Amino acid sequence: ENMQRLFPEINTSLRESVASSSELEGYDEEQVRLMDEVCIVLDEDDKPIGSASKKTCHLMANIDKGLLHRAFSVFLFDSEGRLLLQQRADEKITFPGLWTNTCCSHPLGIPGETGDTLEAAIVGVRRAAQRKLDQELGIPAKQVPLDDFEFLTRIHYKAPSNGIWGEHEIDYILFTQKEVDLAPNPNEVKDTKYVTADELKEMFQNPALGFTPWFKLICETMLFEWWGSLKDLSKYTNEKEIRRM
Ligand code: DMA
Ligand code: MN
Repeated sequence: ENMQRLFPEINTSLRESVASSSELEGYDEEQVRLMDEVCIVLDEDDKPIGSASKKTCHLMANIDKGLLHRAFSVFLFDSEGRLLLQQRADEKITFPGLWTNTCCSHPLGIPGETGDTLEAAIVGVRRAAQRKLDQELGIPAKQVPLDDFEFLTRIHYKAPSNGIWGEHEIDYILFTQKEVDLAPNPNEVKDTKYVTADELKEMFQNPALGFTPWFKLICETMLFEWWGSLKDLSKYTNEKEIRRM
């Protein structure tokens, strides 16, 4: 009831709030349309407590009142162990033009992508990951089977973007190692690049390049250790604890 009072948009018809919103004026039409997607609203323990539009979930005014949603971050490695990075399109409303991990987005508030238990939630984010790898990078679903996404852990973080927008998520970290075909969607992705760990560290030294806050957080904590264990991730997978960052 508290959530309903703080966020009256939750679980109500969202169409009107997005279509008529002045916050979205001047942005790319397709990215504005995607702000109508329904995200899963969470309590601090990652229990789904409702749903709200992507727009509602990413307004800093709501985040500052505690609104939290579910997300995933895919790290895709090629057979040589290089990580696929993407540079976000300038059309993106949050974090445009920044370099980041292979693919990030949100499982939707629909039966196949939501989940109350950790096990069900992992199935949901794997489906969402497969869906968005196709939509953002043109990777055919059959090249990234659901069972080949290894779930490592969840990170809970908050980060402002530009102006009124930001992120506040419990982010499921998924690894997969595959040779894939790429056909990036220019509305989502400006550039892609496979890098070794050393090449990524070199990119961080280049002041002309910007990186997303969640990618930086993961790089500063666990990424290089996980990356070094790509051949056998078993001691890092299926962590139950949520890492608060
Ligand atoms: C949101 O990513 C998810 C994380 C982990 C930040 P995004 O902004 O790329 O989402 P979408 O591609 O759905 O716009
Ligand atoms: Mn988000």
